[in-house]
Formats: sequence, C-alpha cells, structure tokens
Amino acid sequence: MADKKKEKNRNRTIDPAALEVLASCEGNGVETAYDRYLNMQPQCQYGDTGICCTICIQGPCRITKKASKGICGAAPYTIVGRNLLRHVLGGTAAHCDHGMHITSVMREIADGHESDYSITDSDKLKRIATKFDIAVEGRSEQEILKDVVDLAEEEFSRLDKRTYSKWMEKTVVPERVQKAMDCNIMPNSIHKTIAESMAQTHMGMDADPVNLVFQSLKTSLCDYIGMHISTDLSDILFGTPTPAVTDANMGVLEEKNVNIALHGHNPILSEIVVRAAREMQDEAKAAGADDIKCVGICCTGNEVLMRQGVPPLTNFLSQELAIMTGAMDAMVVDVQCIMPGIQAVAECYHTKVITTIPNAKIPSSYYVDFDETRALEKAREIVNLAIEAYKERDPSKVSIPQIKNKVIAGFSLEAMEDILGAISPESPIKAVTDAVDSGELAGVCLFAGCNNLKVFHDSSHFTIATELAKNNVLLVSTGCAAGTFGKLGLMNGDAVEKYAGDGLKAFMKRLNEANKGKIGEDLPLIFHMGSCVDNTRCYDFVTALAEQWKVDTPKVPFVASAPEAMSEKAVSIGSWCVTLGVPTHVGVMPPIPGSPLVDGIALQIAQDVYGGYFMWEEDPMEAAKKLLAALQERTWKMKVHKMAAEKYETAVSETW
Ligand code: BF8
Ligand code: SF4
Repeated sequence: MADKKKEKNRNRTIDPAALEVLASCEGNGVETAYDRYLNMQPQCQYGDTGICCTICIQGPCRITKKASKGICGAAPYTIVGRNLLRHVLGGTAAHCDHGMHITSVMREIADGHESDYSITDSDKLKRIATKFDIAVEGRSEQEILKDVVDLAEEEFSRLDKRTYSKWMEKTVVPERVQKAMDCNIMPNSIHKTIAESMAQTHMGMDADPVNLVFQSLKTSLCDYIGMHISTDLSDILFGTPTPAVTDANMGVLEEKNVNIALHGHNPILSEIVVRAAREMQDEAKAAGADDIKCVGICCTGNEVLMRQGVPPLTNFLSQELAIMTGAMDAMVVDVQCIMPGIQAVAECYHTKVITTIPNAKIPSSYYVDFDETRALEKAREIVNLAIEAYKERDPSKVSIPQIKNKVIAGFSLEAMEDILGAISPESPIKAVTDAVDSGELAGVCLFAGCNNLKVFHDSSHFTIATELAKNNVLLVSTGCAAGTFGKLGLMNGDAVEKYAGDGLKAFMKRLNEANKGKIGEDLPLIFHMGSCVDNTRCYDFVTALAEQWKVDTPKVPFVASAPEAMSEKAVSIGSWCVTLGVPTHVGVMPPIPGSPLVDGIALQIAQDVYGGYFMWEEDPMEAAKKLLAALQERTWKMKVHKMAAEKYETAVSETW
C-alpha cells in the first residue's frame, strides 16, 4: 500500500536536472506526469491488485467480499491470469510491430527497390545468415539478405504447427528449447501466437489460470523473438554498436543550437533524422543558430547513442520536462512510451511535437507521414520544422539545467567480447566466468525497464545498482534504466572508483589495462547494451555464459532487475527472462496479488518448472539483498555440482 504522505510531494525524482526544471516551473501552470500522479491518488485497489475485469461489457466486474466472482462466474485467478496475458500481449505486439517495421525496410532493400537505407554491417549479415544455415559463400549481399528477410517474415507469419521459431531455436541453449517444447510453449510464429492469445482471453474462453500463465510465457517468447529480430536487423542496417563517448542529461542542450529531441523506439526514423540534421547546418545558420543538436529520449535515444554517439537527454518520466527547458525546438516521435501529455506542455512553449507513424498520432501535433521510401526527404522536412520553430523561441523562457555526466556506451555483445577478449583471447566470455569462479565477481545483473511514478524517479535504479556494484556484481543495462545511469554519472570510469567493490575494481582494472587506448576512456561501471529490444543482446550474454560453463541457463549466476517497471513491454520482457531461466526482480508491484494462486506461480512454481522466477520488492535495499542472494545461491550450487562432477568424472548436473 502506498504511503499517503509521500504522495503530497510533486518532486518525485532524484535526477538533479529534473528537480531543477520542476522547481523553475513551480506555479507556472504547466502540468506534467508528476502533477497528474498526485491528482490520481488514491488509485483503485481493485485494478492495482488485478481483480478488475473489463474483458466484456457486462463489466467492469470487481472482486469484493460480496461478489467473489465476475458476473460470468470468472474467479479471481481467471481474471488476474487473463489480465496478465493481455499485458504480455500488449508488450509482445509492440516489440513485434517494431520488428516488422524494420523487416519491411529490409525487404525493400532485398528486393532492390530504391531506398535511402543500405546495409552497413555486412559481417553481421553473414554471421546472422550462417547462424540460420543460410549459405554465404559465393553469394551476393543481396542474395543473402533476401534469405534472411524471408526467414524473418516467416517468423512473424508461419501457420504450420509442426515448424517452430528458428530465431528461438538458434539463439538459446538447446536445453531451453527442450524445456519450451516439453511445456508446450514453443512458438510456431508471432502472429499465430498473438491470435491464439487474444482468442484465449476473450470472454467465455480460457478460465484455467495455469493455462493462462503458460500461454503468457509462450507469448513472451514471441516477444523475445520479435526483439531479437529487431536488434539483429538493426545491426545489419545501421551497424553493430561499438563504444561511443558522450554526455547525458539536460546540460547537453545548447542554447544557441536548434535542438531536436528524438523520442520513441525505432532507429528507422531517428537514424535518418540524425543524418539529415548533420547535412542541414547551413539552413540552421541561416535561421540564426550555431548548429543543429540532436538529443535522445527513451529507447530511440539509446539506439542513436549506441551507433551515432548522440547524447541522451533524459528517460521516460522526465520527457515533458525536456520541453520545459524552453530550448527544445522539436520533439520528433515515432512509437511507444510517448506521453500524450507532451503536446499540452509543448503548447506552453514554442516546441513542435512531430508525430510520424500512422498508429501513433497525438491530436494537435504536427504529423509528418514518415514514408520510408522517401526517408531522407521526410527527415529534411522534419528538421526544417525544427528550424522554423527555433525562430519562434522565447529567450525569456529558456532555462537549461547545467547538469551532465560523461557516458561511455555502445556495448553490443560483439563490443563486449572484443573488450573481454583482450584478457581472454581464446574465449572472451571466459574472462567473466573465470572471475565468477574465482570469487572476484559475484555474478552479473541486467538492469532493464522503465520509470514509474509509484516509486521515486531514478531512485530505485540508482540505489540497487550502487549496492550491487559495492558487492562486486558486473552490471549491464538497457532502456530507461540505462537512461538513469547515464544521467547520474554511473556510466563512466570515475564511477568504478566511487562505487565498485574491491573484486569488481580489480576486474575492471585488468580490463582497462588490457584495452589501453582502445576507447580513450576507462571502462564504465555499468555497460550500456542498448534499447529495450536489445535486452536480447543481454540474453545472448546469458547464453554465452551458459555455453562457457556448459550448463543450462538456470545455473548461470545472472539476474535481472526492473526496479521501476511500467510498461506492458516490461511485463513481457520479465516473463521471457523468467522462462529462459533468469531470476527477475520487479520493483513495482504488478497487478497480480489479487490471485494468490497466480502470484504463487510467478514467485515459486515458475522456479520449479523453468528455473527462473519473479521477485517483487519495492524497497531498493531489500531488492539488492534478494538479487545478491539469488546470485550467491547459483554460484554456491554451481560450485557443489562442479565438485561432484569432478569427483565422479561426469558432466555437471543438469538440475538446478
Ligand atoms: O522500451 S524502458 S519506459 S522507453 S518500455 Fe518505455 Fe520502459 Fe523506457 Fe523503451 Ni522500454
Ligand atoms: Fe465480468 Fe466475466 Fe465480462 Fe469479465 S468477462 S467483465 S468477469 S462478465
């Protein structure tokens, strides 16, 4: 239950730049999510615990002492299970829509149509093709690409029930594929599974909570597949990220520049706007500006940070505050996590909100139909709108917090392997497994996920990460969690000195010495692995660790944490993490406890079946303890199993 006292405080953030903007705009009538959260209190407890059903229009049905079932007779476990599956579906559909969009752009290139896009990373294309047994030798790039695109399209559309997802089959350890087959949750394809799940949650369909939870997991595996396709194809199209150095937080805005925020998720739009902005300096100068500055918000910000070194401005919760600096000329958005509230805020300033995608429009915003077949032309149109807006800027409203921190980002798994390979050339990943085996590192933690006003903005991310660093956990991050760490100065070498325990410090020192001069900077405390779809890069890391240790993933001392989870995508990602063997902390209570049965499946039964499980914990210090305990349990068990294997000269036990 939320503490009512803390809900009187509008300034629910620890980001000093966000605090400064909130303070400077106090009382000026501009409303943000921080205000609306207070207006929303108290929030409905039926919805909060998952026992409100609106699946049919006899509803809403709420479970109370008087009404223990919905009008149709649905028990709380059915209502909670069905709502859970609908959440996972929302997340999966969003990621897969993103993946389809990239696939459609690749299809244009593969079919030889004229396009402003082209293949940047031919090596990655060949690596992906080889993974899927697509012939590479003696074939043109175009021929290989055509086969890769055919396969990607099939991953979305296959109806044959005897053929299973190749992207799943080839990117996880075989034991995980077997587990999915044994539990009957191995997807044939994305669209088929989404249709099944939507049908399953219709009124009068599935009432069995276990069946609903298993279908949630099957759907979440489609989320994994769609995300993996997105990452792989984006790398082929725009390049596999390599380390990039820049700054993060509001201080990256330049008063004398045309400032353009790239907000949303898909690099198809943001990459080309960055390109157009770099070509249009003269137009900006003609309007009286020094230059054009692109900055990133949310995951498309992560995409262009990873590949283009574009500075990240802020993360999800503070997106409206970016406009309130008075120095934002355009906020260009594509899909997902774009608060409709940005338009009302923009109307108090000169900022143009530019929507671009047919299924993500905001009333009163500028709409530029981003037709990828005329991508550069459209991007120039967008940049021109920003330049026009710059001329309307009111200097009396400009107030940019002078707060920024150095960020070293761009750590694709390939880039990580390059760095780890400097101390372990034969098998880069062995640098990590050796450090865990020797006790130098306690394990690895992925920080993923959003911001959520139910907890203080950025606070849980910061507290848990620094606590784990102190306890020698190697940290990787994506999404808005990575946004926090960049803004608050945890993604640079100084943070290692400040926060890492002795073991982690020693490990980082070895890495820095072996990689001297490669990046021109010391390696960061937390490795930025990209946007939310790039959580699959992090899971490839888990797979690589499992392969190195020769165990199934539930044995690997790797945990995940979404301290400020908010979106349906966070629910679907968390669900596949658990299915694929990762203990997963969620720092905001999801709408599940209305059914102790479904709650028990998430917390305990999942572990018995899949080896991964959820941990709900809102208190960040407690969460850090639970994550550490999960890592310790795994390192201890692995040691015991290894000793037994050596003694009896056998393979390491498959059980967990
Ligand atoms: O996909 S972390 S708030 S921006 S959902 Fe959204 Fe959450 Fe941010 Fe990226 Ni991911
Ligand atoms: Fe109520 Fe059943 Fe309809 Fe849900 S599906 S709203 S529980 S009648």
